[in-house]
Amino acid sequence: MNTHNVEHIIIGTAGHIDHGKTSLVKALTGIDTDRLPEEKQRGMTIDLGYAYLDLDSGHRVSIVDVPGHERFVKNMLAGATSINLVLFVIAADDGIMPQTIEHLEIINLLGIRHGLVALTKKDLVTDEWLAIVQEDIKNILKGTSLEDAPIVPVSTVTGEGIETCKTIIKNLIAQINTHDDARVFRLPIDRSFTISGYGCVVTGPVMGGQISVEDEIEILPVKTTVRVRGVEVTGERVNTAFAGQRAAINLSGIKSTEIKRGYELSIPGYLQPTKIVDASLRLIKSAKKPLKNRARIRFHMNTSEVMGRVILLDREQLNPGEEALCQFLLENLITTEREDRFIIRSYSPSYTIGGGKVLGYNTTRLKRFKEETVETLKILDSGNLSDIVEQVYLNNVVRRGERTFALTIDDVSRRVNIHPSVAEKIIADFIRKGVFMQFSVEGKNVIFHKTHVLSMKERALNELRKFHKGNPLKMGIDETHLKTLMDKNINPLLITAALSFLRNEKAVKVTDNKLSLSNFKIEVSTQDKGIADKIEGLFLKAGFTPPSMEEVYTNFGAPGKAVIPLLIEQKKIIGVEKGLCFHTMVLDKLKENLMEYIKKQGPISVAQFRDLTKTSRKYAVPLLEYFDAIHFTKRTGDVRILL
Ligand SMILES: Nc1nc2c(ncn2[C@@H]2O[C@H](COP(=O)(O)OP(=O)(O)OP(=O)(O)O)[C@@H](O)[C@H]2O)c(=O)[nH]1
Ligand SMILES: [Mg+2]
Repeated sequence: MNTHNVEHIIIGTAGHIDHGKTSLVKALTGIDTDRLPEEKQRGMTIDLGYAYLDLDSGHRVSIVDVPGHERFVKNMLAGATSINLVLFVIAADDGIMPQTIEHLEIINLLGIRHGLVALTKKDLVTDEWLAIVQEDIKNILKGTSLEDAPIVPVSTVTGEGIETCKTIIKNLIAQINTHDDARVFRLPIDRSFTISGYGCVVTGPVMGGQISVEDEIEILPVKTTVRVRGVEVTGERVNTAFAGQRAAINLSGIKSTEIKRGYELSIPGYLQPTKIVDASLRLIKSAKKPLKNRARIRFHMNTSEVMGRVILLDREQLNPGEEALCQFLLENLITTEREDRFIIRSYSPSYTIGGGKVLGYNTTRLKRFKEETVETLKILDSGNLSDIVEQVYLNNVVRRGERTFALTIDDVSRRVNIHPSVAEKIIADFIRKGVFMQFSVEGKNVIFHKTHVLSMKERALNELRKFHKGNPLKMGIDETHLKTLMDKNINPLLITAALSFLRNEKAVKVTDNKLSLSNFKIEVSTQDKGIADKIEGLFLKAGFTPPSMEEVYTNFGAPGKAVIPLLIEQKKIIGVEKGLCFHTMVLDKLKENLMEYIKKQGPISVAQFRDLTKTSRKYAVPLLEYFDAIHFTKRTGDVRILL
């Protein structure tokens, strides 16, 4: 049973080599985090170490101890990204050293705002010296995320300051709210090992959502689905681990050797591995030279490190202290979410040069120096969830491939990296405000941004006006035909939505499946009307032996040809088969006679029908087939019955 109330906080150390990070963690927790034989032998930390601190409030917090050696900054980074409270360690005797500065820059770039400076080895210096170092520290903290961090002189030898540290940690924790429900479960892996009797165990910080025993999860970027057999948080078995906790997860269906540091866990299908990352990047002030477009760099994100190149989107080079929008082209797959923090280091020799924030998932390379791209990325950079969701909808106009698509809540959740419930709420809000419009199309609930619906509506109205002008004697246009007249690259569901909006607005009407402007009327000239009447009379008189279309065309010429569709639309004549029409009244009368005949005499054969209508086979067969087609009669063997 979990007897502790586990905080959703991860504490991490930082600071120059040998300044007393591991000793401080031990003094606070009683746990020695240097677990590797090589670490014991060399008296230094090489890789991440793990401990937990029990506070007198009854809360238990995870601690990650990082190495200070400049060669292991890479390992330090694997731990640092998940930290929300830092113990920044500076030895009073040594004062500020190179990795003091580098680690501080990393903390600042990662945006870690909560922390304290532990001024260690107080026992080795005089009070005057201590005061001088304290001044130095205040100076380097200025303008960084740790500007207001308290500085606590401590000694792990005498124990001085250790209790003060604990009290400050407790107070800081009270100010932090890390329980991030807005995100889906995700855990970057920092260790993978085997425990006999259990099998594969991985550890790492839960970055969002929660994970429970029996959950199905996916390992990325390899995309293997596995099941959670057990969960531990700070050394105790639990059923669920939450965002902001470090967890050990026992996985079934995979060997620990198949998993590396840098892999991640998430719910199946949520994260897509990518080699392209859109980001905002800041070069640190102390960077030795500007960063050029296409420079090769080391990209550190969560627990992974990959090589890649930086593409600066709006400039040729980034100067120290400046910030810009960029795209990273990486050499290996990584998994990212919007708002992920990253650090970049120079390729060789490697030192920290900058860092920033992931702006979103993308699989395509962006064109440089394009205002539109920069504007979109700026919205993503703002971090305003509503604006970002709106952006997703604004981009949802173009047809992708041949598939008709509608944005689902899950799509939005994946693109914006927010929990589906959060996406749903934001979308509902936009619908309520009338910014998004909701339609039911082909049984699907589809939502579009109002600006798109309105502009599509204008385009449809234009096409309809054009159509009426070119076809004054036609009642309207087929919806599918209209769609092909509009832009082929437009999402067809959007056009359907715009048309249904027009129908609701009563700006268009549908008559016999033909769409027309609601104020459109067929206007026939007296001359055309005269011809139409004549032709109609001809069909009425001809009865069951009507003239063929060719005959009509030869007798009446082009005006005759023009009024035939009008007669058909007005239902004066009906097309029975291609080129063969009958007058509607003739057909109606025939239907009556046929009904009476079958009722009295039973099923009717073609020969009997021919006699009934006193016509030839040439007309009798198409007529019978027409009656079958309109489900008036039905053929059984050689005869027809009523349906
Ligand atoms: N006198 C004195 N010695 C200390 C104090 N804290 C640490 N030390 C000593 O300083 C040395 C380095 O301490 P560590 O805790 O291993 O330093 P670290 O920062 O973890 O070093 P890396 O992990 O390698 O970066 C050890 O020999 C400690 O005993 C202190 O407060 N006073
Ligand atoms: Mg150490």
